[in-house]
Amino acid sequence: MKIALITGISGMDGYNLVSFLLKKEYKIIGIIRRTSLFNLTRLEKYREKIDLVYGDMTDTSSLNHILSNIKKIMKEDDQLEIYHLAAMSHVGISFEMPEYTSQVVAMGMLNLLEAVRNQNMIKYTRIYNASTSEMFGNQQSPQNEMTCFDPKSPYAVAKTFAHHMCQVYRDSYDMFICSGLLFNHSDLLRGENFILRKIAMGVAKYQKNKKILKLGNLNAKRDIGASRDYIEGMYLMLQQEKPEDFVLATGTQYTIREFVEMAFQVVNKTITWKGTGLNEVGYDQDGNMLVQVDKKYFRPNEVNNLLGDSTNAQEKLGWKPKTTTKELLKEMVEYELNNNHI
Ligand code: NAP
Ligand code: F7E
Repeated sequence: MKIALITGISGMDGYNLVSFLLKKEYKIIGIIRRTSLFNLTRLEKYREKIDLVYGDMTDTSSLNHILSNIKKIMKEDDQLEIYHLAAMSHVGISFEMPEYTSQVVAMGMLNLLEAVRNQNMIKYTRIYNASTSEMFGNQQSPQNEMTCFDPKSPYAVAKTFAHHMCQVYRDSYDMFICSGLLFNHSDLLRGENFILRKIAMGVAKYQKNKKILKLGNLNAKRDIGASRDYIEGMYLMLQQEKPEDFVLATGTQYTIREFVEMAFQVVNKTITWKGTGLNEVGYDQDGNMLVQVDKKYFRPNEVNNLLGDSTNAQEKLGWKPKTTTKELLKEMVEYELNNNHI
């Protein structure tokens, strides 16, 4: 039996991973946090097919307890794959909550590694660590596995700590750990305060209520793929003979301004930009104002230019993104237009 333990199961990638691993007949156990209201909107569809246990990355006792319970149900040839996705994953918010972000992201990874060691589960356990392109900061593009790290936010610093700690545990204790250096990815159920979802919802809000979309830095360039494609890459990393770290990316990039243009194109609106900096405004072909810049969405420090080179993953894992950024964004905009939640 293959067992998957997923931290961050209630998040965007967690949901897509559940969908993927159920088709492969994994027994799935997911860690959720105690919240005053159940926070399982994404997982509703799969609720009866998975086991959920309470825990928190900052609470080592819960991690030890969960692993020790898993150990009890495992038979001799069973394999455990841990997909560690839990994080305070918003870069902007990490500037407002640097300590908490570090506790969850940096120490959380270490807590998990230590729990696997303490429970003597190393031999039959494989771990996926969710590293990120944010760790590359403003290094020259395209970025690949050889690119140096240059973290620019508390989130990126914490992820860099976790990444290095995984390498240390892999080398020191012969643990099977792969870190996926994943570039930005999104889907219909992306958190609403991440850029593509915010833009997709912005188009629908304008169409339905004439609400103007307010954004921060329009000049940043991002390489954004579909979550479902990147999930497959995570799985493939853990099926390799030897553990290794891989970049997953589309190899295409757009500015935030271009994402906005692409998204409004889905409803046949062509944007023209006027003004600069905080005064830049986007108008449609009829002169209606659709987009404004708001300084509250700027970050104290920015990563300007992310573009990934996933050649290594393509050659060794046979992984390739199946969805282009344009296709993804069109799907996202159409979803928002056809749903009644706006
Ligand atoms: P997400 O939607 O923000 O989900 C984060 C998950 O982590 C949620 O299930 C959240 O639970 C859980 N979590 C947060 N703090 C926790 C804690 N203290 N203990 C236990 N669980 C906790 O993130 P995502 O987009 O799916 O990303 C998955 C992982 O990949 C993250 O580690 C992220 O940093 C990394 N990553 C993401 C991208 C991307 O573009 N999406 C790219 C590179 C790397 P609640 O639902 O209770 O909040
Ligand atoms: O911002 C700019 C913003 O918050 C993208 C996370 O999943 O990917 C994600 O991090 C860009 C930035 O994602 C707004 O300044 C402009 O340049 O969607 P985002 P992110 O920071 O790239 C990496 C790989 C991760 O690991 C993270 O977990 O868009 N931007 N205006 C804006 N961003 C937001 N959120 N909101 C705005 O209004």
